[in-house]
Amino acid sequence: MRTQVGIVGAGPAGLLLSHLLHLHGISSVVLEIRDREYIEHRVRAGVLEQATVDTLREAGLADRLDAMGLRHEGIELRFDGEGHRVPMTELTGRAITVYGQQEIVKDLVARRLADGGDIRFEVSEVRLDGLTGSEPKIHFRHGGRDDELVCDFVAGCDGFHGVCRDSAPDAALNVYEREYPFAWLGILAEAKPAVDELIYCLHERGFALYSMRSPTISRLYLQVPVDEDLENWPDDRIWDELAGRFTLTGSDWRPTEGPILEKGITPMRSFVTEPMQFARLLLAGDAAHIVPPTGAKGLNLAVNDVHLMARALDAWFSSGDDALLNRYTDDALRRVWRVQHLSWWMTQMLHRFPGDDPYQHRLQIAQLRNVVDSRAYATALSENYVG
Ligand code: FAS
Ligand code: PHB
Repeated sequence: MRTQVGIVGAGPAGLLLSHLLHLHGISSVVLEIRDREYIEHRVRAGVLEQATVDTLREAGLADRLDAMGLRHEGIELRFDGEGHRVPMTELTGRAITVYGQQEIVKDLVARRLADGGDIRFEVSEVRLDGLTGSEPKIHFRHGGRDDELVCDFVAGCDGFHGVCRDSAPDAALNVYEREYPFAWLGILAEAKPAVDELIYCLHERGFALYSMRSPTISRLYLQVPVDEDLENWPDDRIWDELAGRFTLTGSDWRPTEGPILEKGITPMRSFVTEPMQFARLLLAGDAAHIVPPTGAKGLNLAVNDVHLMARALDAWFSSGDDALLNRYTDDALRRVWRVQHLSWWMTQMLHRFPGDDPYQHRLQIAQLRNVVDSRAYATALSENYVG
């Protein structure tokens, strides 16, 4: 098999890259270890920056997004029993859109297949070869057969636990990382959201987040210890703890409860690989970097990476110009590090760290109060959050 770009991973990064390359007339094959059903129902991110919506719309992928996406012009910061709205659109002129990552994956798979795209599901034993030559190869098994894909470039879009990043020599890549001493317990519930906009909450027992997917589906998160066992969290305990953390002084307001459709625990880490490329291997999305989900940036960063990568590959294939390819890492990392900082800053402001003393908690409350009282601080948060 031969193609111009071999793409490993059919997440948002790999699928969007395949579509953007197609729009430039560049061929690709996407190799994915999971089946289509799994990737189209894996519940993950939910908040899209304006730039992500613009990219999807320009690529002709926004029909369902425009019909189902929820445009939000602000978020609430809740602490010390008080809620404070941050009017992001009033401060920046931009908004966010709430639209589940699995919906984006469905839209991308449907469009790639409708356009004759080549996506191989349920592959295994993926191995990269010849990255320093002009015809790198991807070896894999599919349908019970060993196979080989010869390409001009390999796009590593296989997420944090994929094989592409580790296919580069250790000496070629530098890793910068930080692990957090807590995790998020997330639920998807069949419950009408009790709020119109997202609530980021710091309570003395920890962080909580009220999000949603539609007028009838809520998405909520609780900070839990890093090694927490989901077995310790029956549904009733989850709802009670959420109600406790979202408590508003003088109000009996609480989240709307409903059947929990899915629950899971996600560890928190910050991670960056530099450079995001090695010879004919280009990395994008979680294969190259991870942010704690507090800033709702993981998916949005992946979109920015592949937007840059598609532009660079188009320049190379159309005119042999490799300037953008050589700059891919620098161009991508500017945004990666800005988002790393925002995600770290929101995480340290909104979570209780083990061993934190009361002074630290008061410092966090002061920082949050500063953000909601100061137009300058609120604007800085909004500019970074809406992207
Ligand atoms: P992805 O991980 O989405 O996709 C990689 C794909 O590669 C997967 O389909 C995987 O099956 C496949 N793959 C892996 N190894 C392979 C191999 N060897 N061969 C072939 N295919 C392979 N971000 C937010 O902004 N908000 C959130 O709330 C949020 N929640 C998250 C919850 C969880 C549990 C996780 C893991 C991540 C979450 N993220 C969140 C981050 C997430 O949304 C990512 O940023 C986003 O999926 C990045 O997309 P990709 O880079 O395409 O990676
Ligand atoms: C979500 O809706 O899944 C979501 C929203 C905001 C975040 C993280 C996750 O910061």
